[in-house]
Order: sequence, then C-alpha cells, then structure tokens
Amino acid sequence: TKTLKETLQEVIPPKQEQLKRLKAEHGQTVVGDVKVENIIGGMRGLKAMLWEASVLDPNEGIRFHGLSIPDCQKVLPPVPGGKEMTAESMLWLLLTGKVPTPEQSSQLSAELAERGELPSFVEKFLDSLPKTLHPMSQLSMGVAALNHDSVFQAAYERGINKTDYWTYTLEDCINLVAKMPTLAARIYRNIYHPDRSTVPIDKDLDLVGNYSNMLGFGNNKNMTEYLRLYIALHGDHEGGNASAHTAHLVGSTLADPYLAYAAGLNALAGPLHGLANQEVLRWQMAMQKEIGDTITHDNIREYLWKTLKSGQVVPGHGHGVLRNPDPRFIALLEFAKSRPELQASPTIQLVQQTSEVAPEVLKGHGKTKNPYPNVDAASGCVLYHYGLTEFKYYTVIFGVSRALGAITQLVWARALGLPIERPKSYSMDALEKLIKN
Ligand code: AMX
Repeated sequence: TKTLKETLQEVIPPKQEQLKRLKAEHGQTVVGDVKVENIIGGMRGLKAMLWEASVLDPNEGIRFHGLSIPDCQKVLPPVPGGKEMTAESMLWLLLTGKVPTPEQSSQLSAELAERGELPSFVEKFLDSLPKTLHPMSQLSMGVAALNHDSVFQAAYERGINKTDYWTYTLEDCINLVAKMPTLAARIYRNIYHPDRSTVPIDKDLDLVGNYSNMLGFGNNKNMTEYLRLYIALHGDHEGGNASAHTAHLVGSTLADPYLAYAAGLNALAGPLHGLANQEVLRWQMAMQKEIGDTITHDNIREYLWKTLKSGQVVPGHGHGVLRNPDPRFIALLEFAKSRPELQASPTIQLVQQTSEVAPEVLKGHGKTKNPYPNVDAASGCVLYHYGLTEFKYYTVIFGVSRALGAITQLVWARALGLPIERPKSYSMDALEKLIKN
C-alpha cells in the first residue's frame, strides 16, 4: 500500500498541469465582477481564492473533494470496531482527494502517534501560563512556539529549490496535526484539572482516541466516537472562512505552517466564527436559567426575541455562505438522536427545540440571510452531556480539527506554487474616484 507522501507524489503532477492549463487558456476569462458592496461588505461572495480540499454550496452545504457528509460517513474508514470516520481518513481525503483504505488510515494513525510528543520547552511554556488566559490564546501561542522545530523554515534557511517546498511543508503539517491533541489536552489539564497527571500517547490508538484519552474520556466510547465525528466534520469548510483564509494568507508569505496556523487559530477565536460554539452553550444556559424547567416553544421564542431586541446575535444561527440548515449540524444532531442517553438530556432537548423555533423568529426579525442553525448550534451540547462542561474550551476542539484542512492546504499552495496574496484596497475617496471614471 502507498504511503501518504507516495500518494501525493502521484496526484500532484496532474494538478500542476491543470493549473498551468487554466492559466494559459483562461488567465483572462471573466468569472464574476466586483461590486462596491463586495468591497465594503467583507468581500462576501467574491470568487477570489483557490482551495482544492472542499467547496461549499450555499444550499446543500460542504463537499470534501466532491463527497458530501453522508458520502464521507459511508466511505471513510472508522477505527476497528468503531462507526464514525476517523480524523486520519478525513486528513487523507482532504490532502490527496482519495479515500484511504483502512490499512492506510491506520498506518497514518501510527505515524501521528509516533510524532505526537511536545518538545519539553513547549510543555514548560504551557505550564507557566495563567489558568485565566483563554484556552484559545494558549493554543495559538503553543502552535506558534512549535515553529522552533519547523523543517520548512530550517530547509529554507539552508536554501532549497521551490519545487521541493511542498515536501518540507508536508513534514511540518504531519508533525503539527500529530501534536495538536497533545497540546490541546495539556491546556485542558492545566486549566481545569491541574491535579491530574498527564496521559502519555498510546501508540495503538488513532489521533482522536488519544485525544479523548488525554482529556480523561478514554473510558467513554460514545464520547470518543462523538469526538471522531466532530473532528472529521469540522476539518474543512472551503477556503474563504476566516480561519482557513488567515492561515492561507499568512502561509502565502512562506511563513511556516506553525506560524500560519497560529494566525488561523486567532481568527477562529472570534465569536462570529469558531467561538460561537462556546457562545451557544453560554446563551442556552442563560436561557434555561430564565425559563426554568418547563420549556416550551413559546418561552424559547420569547427569549429569542429578547436576545434580538437587545441588539445581540443568536449564536449558532446564520452563515456567511450557507442558505439552508448546515449538514454538519444535521449530522451531529443525528448522532444525538441515535443514542438514548443523549435523547434524554435536557441540554440536547433544548438545543433541538431552539433549532425548531429560531428560524421562524429570525425570519420575522428580517435581517439575517440565513435563519437556520449552523454547526455550532449543536456541537457543544453533546460534549456537555458527556461531562466536558468547560465550554470556554470548546473552540480548542474546533481548532484541533480545522488543522486538518487549513494546514494540509498549505501543502497544496506550495505544490502549486501559489504566490503571496495581495488584494487591492481602496480608500473611500479613491473608490469614489474609481466610480466616476
Ligand atoms: N442573529 C441575529 N442577527 C443576525 C444573525 C443571527 N444569528 N445572523 C446574521 N444576523 C444579522 C447580521 O448581524 C447582519 O446585521 P446588520 O445588517 O445589522 O449588520 C444581518 O443579519 C445580515 O447578516 P448576514 O449577511 O445574514 O450574515 P453575515 O454573512 O454578515 O454573517 C455570521 C454571518 C455567521 C457572522 C452571522 O450569521 C452571525 O453573526 N451568526 C451568529 C454567530 C455564529 O453562529 N457564528 C458561527 C458561524 C459558523 C462558524 O464560523 N463556525
């Protein structure tokens, strides 16, 4: 069986040819226009980026190399005895466009387990941070510090041929994906369970099996399976979202994958983006406190209006691109529906009921272009039920996952020789001049 690198060596040349062809034959072809509203509206809708791993359709949601979420659930291998796709199989798909065999997926697990340990200076650095520092800040600082051992940076300093950039980027990428759970679990332990000893990497487990183990949930098979699904699903959401785009932009300067992804994580830490999954649960808890035990559609509706009238957003609803319920939300809710203990959970029932009422309220409010739930509406409640109740930590799990897409695309950016990003900006006066001309 072929390794990940061998598979890439096979798939990269035809893609390089495709790019050459596109440039030569269609370099001047117009595929859209730029309106003033795009320039002042956060570039919404502008077709302006190349991203191979996934494409987001506003109505049907994400496809990873053409595969929808239900397709991935069918074809991507789980761990032996498990049901949910693994992070490794999603990583393989995102990086190569191919579905790995169970053997390839478990070989990758072994390789990641081999590379998962943190340098001791990073451990000491993390241990010295105050518990009050947000876990996302700690994660991004830890990832940036790992650039100490970047093989891309070291090779660049030595002097390497451009055509070899991707191989060094791949090394960094695999090392970083391997270390994300160790880093993230140490932050969890330091902040919330300093009395516990750290759990070593088990070389026989997959990436998420180890992560779950290190977080203290190794004995809860359902939680570990949920984390596998969660991490595979959050892996990529095309290139324009704030975290992926930031990593891509920083990576385009040839900053190494550690620096690029640390920047991406800082974008993920914003409440309109990844931090929404922390916000959803905080908001749900406040609602539950106010409503009390008898939860009805009517009192949820009333609370939703109260949130909107106070000028706040309803977290977990709306999207920059999607115009239908997020299939990631549906997949996570399906998981909750398939387990009797989750069905009985009041937190999960509240999330489900809110997602039934919120679209109609948001439509009545009349502002958001997408009144439906996004992935963050559901992701936290299952974690909460299984005992991961520290919701300030939730975006860290998202960050462990998003590495699968954001970092692996750096390999493609280097393989395709994509240039440094440099869009053109205008002042309002310059824009008005442009309009007059
Ligand atoms: N609640 C209340 N108002 C909302 C809303 C929501 N959930 N979603 C959008 N709106 C408002 C916007 O704030 C905007 O108001 P304005 O005209 O006064 O500025 C108006 O509706 C139009 O916005 P839009 O074009 O529909 O959305 P957008 O592309 O500008 O923003 C998003 C997208 C996700 C930031 C927005 O829907 C939002 O704030 N949602 C709540 C936070 C959230 O769940 N974020 C997670 C998204 C998924 C992810 O990245 N993980």
